[in-house]
Amino acid sequence: MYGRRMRTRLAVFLAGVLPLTVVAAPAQAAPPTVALGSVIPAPVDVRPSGGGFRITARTVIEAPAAARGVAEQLGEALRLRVVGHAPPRTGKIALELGKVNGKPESYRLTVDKRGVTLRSATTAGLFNGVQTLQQLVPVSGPRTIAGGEIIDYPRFGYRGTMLDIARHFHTPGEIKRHIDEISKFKVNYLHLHLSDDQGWRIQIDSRPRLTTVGGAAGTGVDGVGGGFLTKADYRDLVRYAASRHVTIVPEIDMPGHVNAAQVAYPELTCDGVAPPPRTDTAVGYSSLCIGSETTYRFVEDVVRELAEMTPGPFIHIGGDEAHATTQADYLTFQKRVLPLVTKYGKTAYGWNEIAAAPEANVAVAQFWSSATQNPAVAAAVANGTKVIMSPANLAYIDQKYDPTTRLGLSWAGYIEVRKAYDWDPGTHVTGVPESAVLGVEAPLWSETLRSLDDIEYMAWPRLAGIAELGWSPARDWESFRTRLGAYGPRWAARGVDFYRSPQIDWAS
Ligand code: TNX
Repeated sequence: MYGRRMRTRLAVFLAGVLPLTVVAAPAQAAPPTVALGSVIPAPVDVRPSGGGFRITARTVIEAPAAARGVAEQLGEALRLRVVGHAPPRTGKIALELGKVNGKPESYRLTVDKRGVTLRSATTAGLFNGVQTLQQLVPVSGPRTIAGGEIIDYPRFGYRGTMLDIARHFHTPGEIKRHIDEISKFKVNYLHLHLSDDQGWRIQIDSRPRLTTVGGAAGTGVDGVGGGFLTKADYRDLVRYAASRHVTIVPEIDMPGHVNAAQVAYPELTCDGVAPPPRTDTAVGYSSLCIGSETTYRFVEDVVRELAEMTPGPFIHIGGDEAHATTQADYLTFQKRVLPLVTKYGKTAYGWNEIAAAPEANVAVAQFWSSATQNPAVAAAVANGTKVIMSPANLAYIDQKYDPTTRLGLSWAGYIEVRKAYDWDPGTHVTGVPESAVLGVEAPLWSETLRSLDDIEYMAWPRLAGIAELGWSPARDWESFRTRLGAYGPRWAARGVDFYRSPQIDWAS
């Protein structure tokens, strides 16, 4: 029916797209391998060829000293030894530091009968390649990796997710576990929503009551979300995240969403009277006192201390839903506060409302609106503002999957897996061209989420889809759907609670 050339092309094509393909079946059937192209997020360039590599107990990981950290992580995952130099003729997975194609975070993975070579100019690129490699090792059975080559690099530098630890506190242990999971999909930014009306979750030495009062037991939604990060906890999290090539972005939400701070420090209100603590989920009722210098001394202390403990480039200053602040006051506030972030050496980042401030030309706006037109954002972009795309109706992973979802909210609509996946961050908003988009972020608000299981159930599998939008050059629902179905057993094996969407044929 097909000529030989066509058959070969077809086989190569299928080997690239099918998750579990027996690549070439010689006399004794070769063990099933995971097709090179079945990785999430989809790699840029995949060239399958015959002759895979079988990992055995004798296989070693070879890595130069500078790549030891990432090599050790791979060694732990695959239960293999890491060495500086493998003896000749030893089957090995070699990690190399060296140029690939000059693109940031890129890597090249080559697999043949003799071994695996992973090359990148940076340890971040090697880390990315290691995530790919781990997905290519079959979940069970002989550990044979399909032969061929992958060259891969991201579409956007910022691939993020947000975790709200203000509405319910989540412990450092839970946050670390979540970092482990997000980094498997090459998500490289974790935005922590550290303060809100119901709680304040980060130690600030100059204002101790923020946490002794604002982070006490009884704070949080329904009064069951107490707790906070000490500076030592936070620094430890930053280090842990960095070892997984994840950068922490701290957020202090203001001038709204500040009730917990005002309970702790009543001078942050205009009348000096402490408001009652709040454990409900209403938004838009609190505001810092815009005309008071006390406000700016407070903001500067907080920004300075946050900047000191944050090696990453961004300080997120919130700015959303400031319904208790007049627009004139809002602009006055941003005019004072945006330059403060710059003063402490960081790039200001805020929810898309900050785009209305002319000073936002040096800032990053997080687009959370569900609309595809936003004149203020388009004007700011024309003026230099960069954008992270988090449209609520598509990327808010705190929204229910469908009306039966036990957790989550639904004010932005139901977001099934396909809906979260099938949109383009580079063309989604009028007047926000791809060149102005730094990347994507999937926010996870935690009004209804208490446990790590709750977090995982809402994040997975949607966050894998958003990660692909941030990484891969093109999207293809049918391909993603197939690869996702094949991924399910990996989450199950790690005990990750994920939503078994009826849109996906889950492998068991
Ligand atoms: C809106 S979206 C908020 C948050 C809520 C969230 C719940 C945004 C920038 N602010 O205060 O937690 O909805 O989905």
